[in-house]
Amino acid sequence: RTLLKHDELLRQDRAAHTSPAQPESALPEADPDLCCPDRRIHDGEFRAALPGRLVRGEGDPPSGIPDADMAYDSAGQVFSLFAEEYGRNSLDGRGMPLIATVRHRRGYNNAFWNGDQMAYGTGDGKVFQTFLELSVIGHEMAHGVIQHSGGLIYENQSGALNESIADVFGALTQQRALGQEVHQADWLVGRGILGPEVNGTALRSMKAPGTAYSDPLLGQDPQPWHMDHFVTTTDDNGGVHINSGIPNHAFYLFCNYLGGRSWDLPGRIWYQALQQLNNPMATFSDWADQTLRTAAGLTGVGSQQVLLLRRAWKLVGIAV
Ligand code: ASN
Ligand code: ZN
Repeated sequence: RTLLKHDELLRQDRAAHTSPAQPESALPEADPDLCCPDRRIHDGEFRAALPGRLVRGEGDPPSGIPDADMAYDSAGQVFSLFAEEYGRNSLDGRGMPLIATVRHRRGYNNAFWNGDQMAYGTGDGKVFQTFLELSVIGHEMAHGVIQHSGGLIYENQSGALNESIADVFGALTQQRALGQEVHQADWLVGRGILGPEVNGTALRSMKAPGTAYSDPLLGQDPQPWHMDHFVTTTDDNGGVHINSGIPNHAFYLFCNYLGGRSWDLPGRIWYQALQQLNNPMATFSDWADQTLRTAAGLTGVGSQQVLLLRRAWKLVGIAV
């Protein structure tokens, strides 16, 4: 039983991920205007309307609304990751404003990218206590980057890749902001966001998929880390938040083999592979191939790094 079975969440989910993809197969040229984020944080005032009331624009002093100020600071961290590490100007590569709404609806147990902006519930205080957490914010904003990088259709394997790549950039955002090398990082997505009535530490674990929570209400974290345990289901758009555990773990293993900083070579490979993929219906195996091609382009065919990446994909059951 996952939280995402709820009809409303699935509806939100479809709305969030079906906006038309804008192909962008070639690497975008370095944007001479690449400079600074244009953040626009709104208060949803616990209502459903988006975007709500603007409470903090770019350069404004803190709003005094903790969720809004967290969304503002975190959006800055995400912008900085893509800009400074990968040369990307905002989510669309063309400097689009970073629009977010906090306090979306009352007791709302989710966060999402709706194709144009981020929205964050407060949680109901029981199952979830917040969604303003850096890896979650990085995840939601990465959905915007994926959408503007050719897209990955949000069902079955391509959907699980969409989810996984969002988790990867969420983790990179957090590790970079904390200055953590791969062996210091917890590799959790959404640590601390679960509420007091749930037994768990996070929403997902990239290091140990399937172990983030174990709870009567939420059930056991359903994520596999190996293709032998790939879940075939029609729930959750074909298990997009479940099977993402497999490519998540491959990324983790690769980083773990390399050591150092995840946002350096591993992040650069994942980012460039996403730009070069040009296949919104990609399977896990297509994606693994693309990451290897990109890695070979960056480090040389037959490099130690390519060897370790191939080993990581093999370990999760994807033959490459
Ligand atoms: N938080 C979820 C996500 O970004 C939203 C959803 O699935 N409705 O994947
Ligand atoms: Zn997502």
